[in-house]
Amino acid sequence: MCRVVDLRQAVLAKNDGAAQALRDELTARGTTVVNLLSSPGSGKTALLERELLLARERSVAVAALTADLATENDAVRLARSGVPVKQVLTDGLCHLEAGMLGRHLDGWLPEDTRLLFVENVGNLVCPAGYDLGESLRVVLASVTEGEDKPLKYPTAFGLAQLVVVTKTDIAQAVEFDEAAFRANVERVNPGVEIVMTSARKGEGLGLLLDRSLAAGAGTGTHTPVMARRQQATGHDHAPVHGHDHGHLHGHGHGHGADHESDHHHHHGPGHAHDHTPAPGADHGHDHGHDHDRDHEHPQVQPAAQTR
Ligand SMILES: Nc1nc2c(ncn2[C@@H]2O[C@H](COP(=O)(O)OP(=O)(O)O)[C@@H](O)[C@H]2O)c(=O)[nH]1
Ligand SMILES: [Mg+2]
Repeated sequence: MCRVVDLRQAVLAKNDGAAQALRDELTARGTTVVNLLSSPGSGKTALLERELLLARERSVAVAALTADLATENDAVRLARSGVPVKQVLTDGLCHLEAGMLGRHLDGWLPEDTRLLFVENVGNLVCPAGYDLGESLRVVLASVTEGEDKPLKYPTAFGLAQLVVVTKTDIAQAVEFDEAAFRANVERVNPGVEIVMTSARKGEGLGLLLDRSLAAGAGTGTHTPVMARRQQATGHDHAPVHGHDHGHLHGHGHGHGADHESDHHHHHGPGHAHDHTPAPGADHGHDHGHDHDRDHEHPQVQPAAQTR
């Protein structure tokens, strides 16, 4: 048992080192990483679709990398914005790691990128323990998920530097209790800002972009109590309640459907596809069409193996 804990600590400590190196390298060249965490279906991709367009409109050099267990659906959606987009398929791994991210950025991320949005694999457990070298960690929760989720996922919410509520356009229909949600967030992460958004209506898009850019400038970014505590204890990665810590074990539990395996030695290499538009190509306003992927993204190629 202790060995397992030690092993986890070692894996996480290694990731922390890689994350800090990546953060140093990227900030030195003026690139800010925004790490987006949420459960599947919270609306990460929908929000990003709008956010990328807004960034373009404001002449912010932006790019997006999206990670999923399977399918390139999200990259296809995001690539419509016309900005560089890359899909990472994790082959069973339920989160991204800093080393993986670094390798996927190599040779792909344009030098002048100011803002890189990373859409993490959709779940609130695995990704929470893994720093990706981001300057801003954002946790998203849609109004349909229930106001108690910050309490149920204290690591994901506790380590967030910004909380985004999505789908506010349907808040009334699902009787979202904003005050209760805010109170629960405050309990696990005192002082963190909560931004209300709707990809449908365009609410909050400018605020999220402003906060992302401000994080790059290092101004006024929230430091969660939980992060401070981890730093003070020499990066003690002890889980808050024993389980909420980065790993979902996929075998033999016999309950629940969403047990992606997350064993460091058993997953495949992870691969990626580049949805970066050809120079001069403009897919910027190509909404409302069904896509033929090959047609829309002629540059899609299997990336080099990363492990
Ligand atoms: N009403 C409403 N639905 C949304 C909004 N954003 C996303 N959705 C819907 O929520 C579902 C999941 O969205 P998606 O972006 O794929 O979530 P992801 O899994 O977090 O990337 C889709 O059916 C979206 O149309 C929103 O702002 N308002
Ligand atoms: Mg998505």
